[in-house]
Amino acid sequence: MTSTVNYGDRIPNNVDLGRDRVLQRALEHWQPRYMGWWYDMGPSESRSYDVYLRTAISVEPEGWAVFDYVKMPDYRWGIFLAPPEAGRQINFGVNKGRAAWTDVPGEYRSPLRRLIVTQGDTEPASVEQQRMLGMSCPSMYDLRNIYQVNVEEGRHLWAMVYLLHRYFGRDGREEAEGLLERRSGDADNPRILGAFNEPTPDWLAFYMFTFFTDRDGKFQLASLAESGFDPLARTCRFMLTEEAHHMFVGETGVGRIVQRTADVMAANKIENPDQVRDLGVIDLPTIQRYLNFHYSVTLDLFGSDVSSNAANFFAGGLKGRYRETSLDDDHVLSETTYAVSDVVDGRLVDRDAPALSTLNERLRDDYIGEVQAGVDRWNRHIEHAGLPFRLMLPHKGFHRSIGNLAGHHISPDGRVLSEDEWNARRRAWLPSEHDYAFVQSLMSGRVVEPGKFANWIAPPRTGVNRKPLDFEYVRFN
Ligand code: BYC
Repeated sequence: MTSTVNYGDRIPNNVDLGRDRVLQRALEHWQPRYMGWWYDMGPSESRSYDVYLRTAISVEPEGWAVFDYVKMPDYRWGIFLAPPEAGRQINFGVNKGRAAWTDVPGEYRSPLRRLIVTQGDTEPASVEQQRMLGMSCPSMYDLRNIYQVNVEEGRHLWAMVYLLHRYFGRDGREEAEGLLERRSGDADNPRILGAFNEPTPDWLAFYMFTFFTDRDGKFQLASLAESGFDPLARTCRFMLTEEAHHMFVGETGVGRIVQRTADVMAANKIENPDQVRDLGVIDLPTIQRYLNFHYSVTLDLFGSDVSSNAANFFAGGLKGRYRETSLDDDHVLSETTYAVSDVVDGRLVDRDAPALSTLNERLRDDYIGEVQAGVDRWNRHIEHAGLPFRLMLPHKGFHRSIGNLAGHHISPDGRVLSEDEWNARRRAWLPSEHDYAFVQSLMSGRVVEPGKFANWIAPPRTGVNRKPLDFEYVRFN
């Protein structure tokens, strides 16, 4: 294993792929199918564009990326694992203290495969969800960023496919095919997890998705980076370095929309959403409704509050907690408890449950802490403009489909309502067809003159890789 990536091979890698001819051939067989999927389901009409992209050249924390113009189909998708840690052990669960596995332990083959397939399935799903957005981009800078996100999601798919091919034999190869066959939102063959079958119809949805849903990616990858199955841990460690940029795109994207709206409201001394819309910017209540939607569907991605799967993943040493190794406890969790919420007699109550079976809830709570900090940063733009409005995270029971709170009608402020009461307020809480139509009416064409930005979004503070904002980030040829 080297830290520098071998670009001489047809499939760039730092896993000495050339030494294992059978594996190399299997992956080379998968590669054209992947390209077929990219042409069908990747960013629409983008084949011939030269895009100013970063490409990994090393897996070291510093200096791994080079920036240059690349046609996306020529992007060097490949296999990069973070360097191995000498003497690494399994750090949690019943196998704690044993040497980390370099091969799949027989008794955990099936749950490990399931974790890898579930992770892998999200990556192409997000590309499918975003494929039309290039046609309505607010600037060349933003267009380049979505393409960067898309090629890296493609690479994350490669990361999971490598594990499936390398460690799971024929089953793994079949799963790798399945990853190219399912389709986001397809009634017959959908993606595995709920949020990845929801449409991403416009750029506000895209930024919300990369802020909220890509951050689930961060927390899940961080938990898998603790895995006792060392190849999974090392792959996820490198994926995390790419994930940071996706969340940056989301946080700054929403932040720039909020900033633009707040500035227009302050300059024109208006607060009425209809008047705000008349000026061609997105009113704050609509932004709040998008937030409510993306936050709640993303909370579902953490799985059931009480889950025997989660307990088994942890006890087996397959999936840890967020920052497992820096937590100060026994890392076995057989004696401790954790609070989960339930609805009892029409009221929300907390109860303690065994810590081992509530690991999904714990990860969800870790995640909530981090998203709250981002929402606070968005609110600063509104505060600076001197406006009283504040964006808020709804209660974690709001609009949930998975776990203890699914099936209950909980308001954003955490009250348990009847179904009728909840439905009567739905349009105030979640985006309506009318909201989507309005947002999309602002995005009817793309803005691609270098340095120009759509009216509904503020420019970013700096360009990509210290280039100016009017740099030609995409050449359309
Ligand atoms: N929708 O005990 P349960 C990312 C299923 S995002 C539909 O509740 P468990 C990215 C579950 O699969 C990160 N189904 O949950 C972001 C199970 O089905 P089976 C993706 C759901 O198993 C942006 C059943 O319900 N990575 O990387 O403890 C762009 C009962 O399961 C949902 C991972 O998720 C749902 N929301 O945990 C690009 C990590 N939730 O198997 C990329 C790997 C649950 O009984 N996955 N179900 O048929 C996992 O760790 C776990 O599978 C989950 C669920 C946390 C997802």
